[in-house]
Amino acid sequence: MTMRSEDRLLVRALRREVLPRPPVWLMRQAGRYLPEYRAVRQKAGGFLEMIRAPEHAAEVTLQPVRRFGVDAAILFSDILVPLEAMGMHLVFDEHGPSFPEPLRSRAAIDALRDVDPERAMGFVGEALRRVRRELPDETALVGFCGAPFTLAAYAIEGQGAKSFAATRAMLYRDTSSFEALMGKLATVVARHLHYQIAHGAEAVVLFDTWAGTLGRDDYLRYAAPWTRAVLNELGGATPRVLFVHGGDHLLDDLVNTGAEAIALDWRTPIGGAFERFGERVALQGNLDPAALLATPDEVTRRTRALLDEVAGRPGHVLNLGHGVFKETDPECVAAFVRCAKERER
Ligand code: 1CP
Repeated sequence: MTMRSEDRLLVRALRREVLPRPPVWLMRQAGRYLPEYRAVRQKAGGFLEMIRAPEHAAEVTLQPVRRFGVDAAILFSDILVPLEAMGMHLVFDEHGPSFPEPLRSRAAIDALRDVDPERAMGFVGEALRRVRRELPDETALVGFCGAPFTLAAYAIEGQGAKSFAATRAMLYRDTSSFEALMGKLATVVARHLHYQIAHGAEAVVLFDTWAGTLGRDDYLRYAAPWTRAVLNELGGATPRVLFVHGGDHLLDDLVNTGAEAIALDWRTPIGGAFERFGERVALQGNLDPAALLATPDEVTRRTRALLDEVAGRPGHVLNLGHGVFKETDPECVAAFVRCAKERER
């Protein structure tokens, strides 16, 4: 008997059902801290090569499920892949991902292609299909995409940045070009998420990593409308999770977007967030990923304290407040996962 999607622990937690224990998974759970990941990366020849080959993408997606028994697998890909499909040249080297020719003109924005996910990113659908086939019945499959603002920021800067000066200059001084870009991105993002849902994603995460660099007024003016457009376009049939790095000052606005769940950055006190928003949304998080650099005993102590703070309220998904560091000892991830599982007794 195959379990129905809505019976899997993660999906139930995102629906805020009362559960025997919280589900647990980790952002960037497939990655360089795992020796088996490094082996596949070497065999594939690189990071982008791994993403584009469904057998490799599926394999590294499954690795943390096998090793730790996490309750969800998140597709191994990257938020920058759809920008490449729209026509931007993406490179990945020892400094990480970048676009050597960032978007700086209206002409470049107008030249971005509309994307048919099946034709331009068919490897994503194929990888999802393979993962679902191999996944334990009780494990949920999670899809994701970058939110329009974060994708726009990467496209305009060409890489991750601190001040996002080029992005800020465009949104203030050439607002109509910025809005044209955001409109195109919102269409592609919604389509890409629909495509992942059609291929087995049972929950989706919208990563708006860089929106936390905006103050509230700018967030509401320059980012939230397109996030809301994407979420509306998806409807609530598949639970939608929204993550913003450094988004504590935006929490009310994030809850108001209509997402089923908010993934909290590690700096937000989770007990207080449950007090304020626990009746409206599920909350994911939010151990500091740096805490996994401590000993397994210390990880256990901190994770138990976090779970005590949440006090078994419905709607909690145990996770980190950002991605796993590559320096992390897998034993510390194992200790983290065990803390969720030991609550069932
Ligand atoms: O082998 C390597 O060196 C690759 C490191 C790596 C990995 C494992 C990158 C490069 N991307 C990923 C996978 C990834 N990225 C996933 C897969 C699923 C998972 O296990 O969680 C996801 C969901 C992402 C999403 C992503 N990529 C975000 C949003 C979430 C976040 O962490 O804030 C962002 C901002 C990126 C861009 C990116 N990709 C990779 C790096 C090093 C970066 C950050 C670059 C920068 O900010 O300059």
